[in-house]
Amino acid sequence: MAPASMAVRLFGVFAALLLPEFAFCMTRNYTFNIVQHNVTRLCHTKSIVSINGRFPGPRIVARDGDQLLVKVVNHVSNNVTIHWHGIRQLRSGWADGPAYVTQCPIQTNQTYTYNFTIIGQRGTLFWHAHISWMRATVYGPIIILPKRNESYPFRKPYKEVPIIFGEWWNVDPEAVINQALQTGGGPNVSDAYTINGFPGPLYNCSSKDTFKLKVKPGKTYMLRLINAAMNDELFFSIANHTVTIVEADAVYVKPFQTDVVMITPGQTTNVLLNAKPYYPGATFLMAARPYFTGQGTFDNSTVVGILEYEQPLNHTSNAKKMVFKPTLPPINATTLVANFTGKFRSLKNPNLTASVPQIVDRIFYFTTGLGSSPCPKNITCQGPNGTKFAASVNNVSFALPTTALLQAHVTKKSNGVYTTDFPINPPNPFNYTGTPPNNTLVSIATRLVELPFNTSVELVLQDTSILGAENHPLHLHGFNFFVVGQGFGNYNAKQDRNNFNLVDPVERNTIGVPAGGWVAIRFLADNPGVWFMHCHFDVHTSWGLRMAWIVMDGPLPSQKLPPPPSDLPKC
Ligand SMILES: *[C@@H]1O[C@H](CO)[C@@H](O)[C@H](O)[C@H]1NC(C)=O
Ligand SMILES: *[C@@H]1O[C@H](CO)[C@@H](O)[C@H](O)[C@H]1NC(C)=O
Ligand SMILES: *[C@@H]1O[C@H](CO)[C@@H](O)[C@H](O)[C@H]1NC(C)=O
Ligand SMILES: *[C@@H]1O[C@H](CO)[C@@H](O)[C@H](O)[C@H]1NC(C)=O
Ligand SMILES: *[C@@H]1O[C@H](CO)[C@@H](O)[C@H](O)[C@H]1NC(C)=O
Ligand SMILES: *[C@@H]1O[C@H](CO)[C@@H](O)[C@H](O)[C@H]1NC(C)=O
Ligand SMILES: *[C@@H]1O[C@H](CO)[C@@H](O)[C@H](O)[C@H]1NC(C)=O
Ligand SMILES: *[C@@H]1O[C@H](CO)[C@@H](O)[C@H](O)[C@H]1NC(C)=O
Ligand SMILES: *[C@@H]1O[C@H](CO)[C@@H](O)[C@H](O)[C@H]1NC(C)=O
Ligand SMILES: *[C@@H]1O[C@H](CO)[C@@H](O)[C@H](O)[C@H]1NC(C)=O
Ligand SMILES: *[C@@H]1O[C@H](CO)[C@@H](O)[C@H](O)[C@H]1NC(C)=O
Ligand SMILES: *[C@@H]1O[C@H](CO)[C@@H](O)[C@H](O)[C@H]1NC(C)=O
Ligand SMILES: [Cu+2]
Repeated sequence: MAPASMAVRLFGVFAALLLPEFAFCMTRNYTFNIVQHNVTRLCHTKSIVSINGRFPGPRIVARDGDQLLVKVVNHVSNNVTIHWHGIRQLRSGWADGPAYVTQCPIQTNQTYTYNFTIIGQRGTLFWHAHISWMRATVYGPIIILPKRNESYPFRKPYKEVPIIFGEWWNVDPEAVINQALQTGGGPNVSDAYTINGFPGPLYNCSSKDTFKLKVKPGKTYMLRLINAAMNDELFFSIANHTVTIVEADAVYVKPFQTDVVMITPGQTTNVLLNAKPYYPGATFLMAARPYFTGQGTFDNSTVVGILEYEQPLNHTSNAKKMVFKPTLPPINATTLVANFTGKFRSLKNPNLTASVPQIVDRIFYFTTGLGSSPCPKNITCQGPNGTKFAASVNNVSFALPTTALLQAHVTKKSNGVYTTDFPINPPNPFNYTGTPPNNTLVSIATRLVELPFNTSVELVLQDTSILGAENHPLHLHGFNFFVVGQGFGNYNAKQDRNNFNLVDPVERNTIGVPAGGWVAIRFLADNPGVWFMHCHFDVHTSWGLRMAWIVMDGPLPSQKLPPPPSDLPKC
């Protein structure tokens, strides 16, 4: 009796001590209650839609290999969906989240449990609402730690700190986009940028709402940067500090140092910050403001946070107070941005990274940019020359259906919902980066590309100068892609393909199409489902700069999308 019970007890002790250390997969349950919540910023109190009454929303923390079950309960009058931005969703496309693409919205009083497993990813991502402009207030970090038996390919930082950039409107963001879509004009720009929800001292009435990071001299911190802003790419810098970039979009990169980070909406970047020796009296500011080259108006303000050193015990505090400010590049520093973007290279580690397709099955060339659509007869439109603003991919301004594309696809009821004739090349070639054509009208349709399972894809995204050359952050759901080339002017396949980097291209889920230029990406279509691809400026997405890929099931059971979960919302 005794030895047996001893064994059981010992086993119990061992299980308690060792299981958390060596268990590879666990299920992590979260509940997201979508509720109204009052927030005061810039002297305006506003009832925002939030998760669990928190702004920014709660952190999801998991390890590579974990399963997540996030039960989302909608207590507000808006329709909502949640997207797990950058999570590959291998064979779990039902949990991806974009409204009317993979699911119908979660309506008032409805519940949906997102069920997915993190496979082969570690780093920083984020979650956000994926319907209309709800993500302006509904967003938060996803922190994916390596598996228990794996370490970082750099020295373990002393602490890890999410830094999430956002964009704040004093009014309801839904009213802003609804009005813009009705009049055809540009939406009102935001009133502030935020760091972890705080605008900082450069705005009216907000110096008490300043993010402060307190560090210990000599320690290394990992900042998990996330750009959750709605419509603006941001430059970020910390006075007197150089950071080392180690990861982008939850993939390790070859480390490099920089004084300034440019991060587009939809991108995430981990950087190491080495705290200096203590310098009496010094406070260092961190700041972010936009990179912008377009013709429209934009929020030209600056968010500031504070980096403060803990004073060592043996120091007395009579030093003169000094505040150091970072220098940010000019608003339109396109050359600097190209230089910075080109420095990202994948860290070669066969255990952690997929490899870039060396040969491709299908080649696509897509223009991305603005355009216009006709004004309805009964209103006066405020877009270009009395039309409505529009945006397109290969001149198709993508119309969302009133049912979800993924359901239509798996139930084979595409008729009247979508067609699979998305143009593989620009329908009317012109000098994309030169003088725009006279006719800039887009066509409005729900056209998709269908790909057999495991198709190897090359896609060149070309900016156009219609209504202003602009850097568009294109985001692909369901995949990481490899960035094999970029350049200015019009893409020239004959010359440019020879210069593709097929050795160590960076792997990510969001890439800026350079203003007045192009970027080439490759990915393997190994994930069955319907996958949205769109500009991560919400204003451009709303105008139609979006499309979707259908990836068919493969022949093996492990290559098929499982049937829909029973609680999947209906339209
Ligand atoms: C997580 O949720 C699942 C499904 O609702 C349930 O079976 C499981 O017991 C929960 N796990 C924990 C740790 O709460
Ligand atoms: C939010 O503020 C309004 C008044 O500004 C108040 O009527 C309402 O009860 C508040 N809501 C919550 C959830 O605190
Ligand atoms: C949601 O539930 C509340 C409380 O049960 C109820 O008062 C309300 O009418 C419901 N709303 C909708 C749209 O179903
Ligand atoms: C989550 O999805 C997996 C894979 O499809 C399935 O086996 C499992 O039963 C699901 N779990 C829940 C709680 O829905
Ligand atoms: C910060 O940088 C400024 C300008 O380069 C320099 O003058 C100053 O000495 C630096 N201060 C500290 C504390 O590093
Ligand atoms: C943006 O604001 C800065 C001042 O902070 C000003 O110098 C600059 O001219 C502005 N740029 C544009 C394009 O409005
Ligand atoms: C304070 O202590 C640290 C470590 O204990 C030491 O390196 C430093 O020189 C001391 N500074 C002063 C001003 O005594
Ligand atoms: C950036 O803007 C400045 C001032 O508006 C202008 O003089 C300069 O030519 C612009 N640079 C580029 C690269 O467009
Ligand atoms: C990129 O920037 C580095 C310094 O940060 C500079 O040495 C290099 O010449 C730049 N390259 C280009 C192409 O501008
Ligand atoms: C890859 O994983 C294997 C087995 O876990 C290990 O022995 C090897 O060192 C790893 N390689 C790298 C480059 O991390
Ligand atoms: C314009 O006409 C459309 C239908 O043709 C209608 O839905 C819309 O409400 C009208 N708008 C105004 C402002 O009258
Ligand atoms: C919510 O979504 C349903 C299903 O698509 C739709 O019928 C309804 O009009 C939407 N409600 C609102 C307030 O947008
Ligand atoms: Cu765009």
